[in-house]
Amino acid sequence: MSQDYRKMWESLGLDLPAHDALLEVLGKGYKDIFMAQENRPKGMSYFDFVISEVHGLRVKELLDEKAAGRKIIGSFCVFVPEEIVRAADATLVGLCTGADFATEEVEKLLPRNTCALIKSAFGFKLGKVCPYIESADMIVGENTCDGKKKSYETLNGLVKYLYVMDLPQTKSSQGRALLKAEYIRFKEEVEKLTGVKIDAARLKKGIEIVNSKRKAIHRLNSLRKADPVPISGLDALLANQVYFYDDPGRFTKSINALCDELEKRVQKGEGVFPKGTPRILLSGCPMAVPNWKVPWIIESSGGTIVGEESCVGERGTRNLVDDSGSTAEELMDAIVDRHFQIDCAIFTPNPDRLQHATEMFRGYNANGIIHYSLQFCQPYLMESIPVEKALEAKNIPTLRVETDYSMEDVGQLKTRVEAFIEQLK
Ligand code: BJ8
Repeated sequence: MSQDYRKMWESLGLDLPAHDALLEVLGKGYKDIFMAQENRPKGMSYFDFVISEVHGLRVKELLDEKAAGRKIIGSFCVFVPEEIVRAADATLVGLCTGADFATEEVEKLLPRNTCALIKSAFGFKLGKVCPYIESADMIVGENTCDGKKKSYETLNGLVKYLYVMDLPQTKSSQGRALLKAEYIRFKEEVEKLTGVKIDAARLKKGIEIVNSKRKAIHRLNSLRKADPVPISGLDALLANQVYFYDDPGRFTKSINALCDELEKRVQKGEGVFPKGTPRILLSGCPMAVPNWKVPWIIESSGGTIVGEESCVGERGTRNLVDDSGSTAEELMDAIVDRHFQIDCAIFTPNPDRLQHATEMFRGYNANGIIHYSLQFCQPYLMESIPVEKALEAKNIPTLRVETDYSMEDVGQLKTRVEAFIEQLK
């Protein structure tokens, strides 16, 4: 870390010894997993820097923004529309949900059989180790799966300002109407929080910022179609994770610079793994920082990940918002239309997701799909069985894994993944 941020963390009420311990584990995991990779693109040094400063410089920037009168909004889901937040000159950050922390404390408030992602959000709050949740002026929860929905009732008592957004469960006209009503209500809440009236010009600006970020990621994704692949799945996942934290303008520039380098690699036929390495599409639950276990297992077992059908991946970033509208209402409609296409497993039925996974499998020239669910995640676990059957009926080799954030099952998972990759060869 470039500076001593202890005073800043103290002012946010963090538990410094616990936070030191977290940073030490994170730093070691990063070194062992990311820095040990060979032939990484030079452009990844920016992302290494971001991660090394994820609780330092980035938090300081957010606090500087707050001092200048801007608001910080924290979120747990890609349904929270960043365009609206940006339109009010506020900043949206993804909240930490990718590691176990303070599990004993968490299990005093939540059932043990709650998914690791929800427990992690609580663990970071209860353990006082997340500078983002402590910096946020408002935290947005969303009524998606039952676990999140019910846990927000408890989270409400732990944070200053929790705003809960209702979400549809069906892709029907009533579902769209609900999403639209909820986005309008959210816009009004953001206006109240920031004191900014969001008009068409502001919405256009918000849309432009977020679309640019998405376009840069689309460019990165299209380069991953090459064989040999110019960037590892781990590094591409990292870029998708940083998407939720970084300053959007700087992020877009850094991804585009990385893509310039990757384009040259593709032209020269250079890659991070030899040509012909089995190509895996990951599909399932989102992988928040620092949840790198399954990708690390895959890429240290003779395979490479070429795409993520995930909210930290293409489910979260595909489709742009149409910015051609000229009134606030038209632009709000465009924001609703774009987000209504997100094929999260909380929707029933949810055929679009299977369709998207199949398209991605073909588009990224993948050889197999690994379906990843967190233990106790009912939506993705329930969906994983029909999805696996349907993919196999299309002759797409599929491996279904169910895991959590602990390292206890690494050996067993590695054996299964190695056998799957061997079969793909
Ligand atoms: S749009 S995937 S980010 S809800 S893993 S908490 S589903 S029990 S994260 Fe998600 Fe929004 Fe959907 Fe995407 Fe529940 Fe499952 Fe836990 Fe999950």
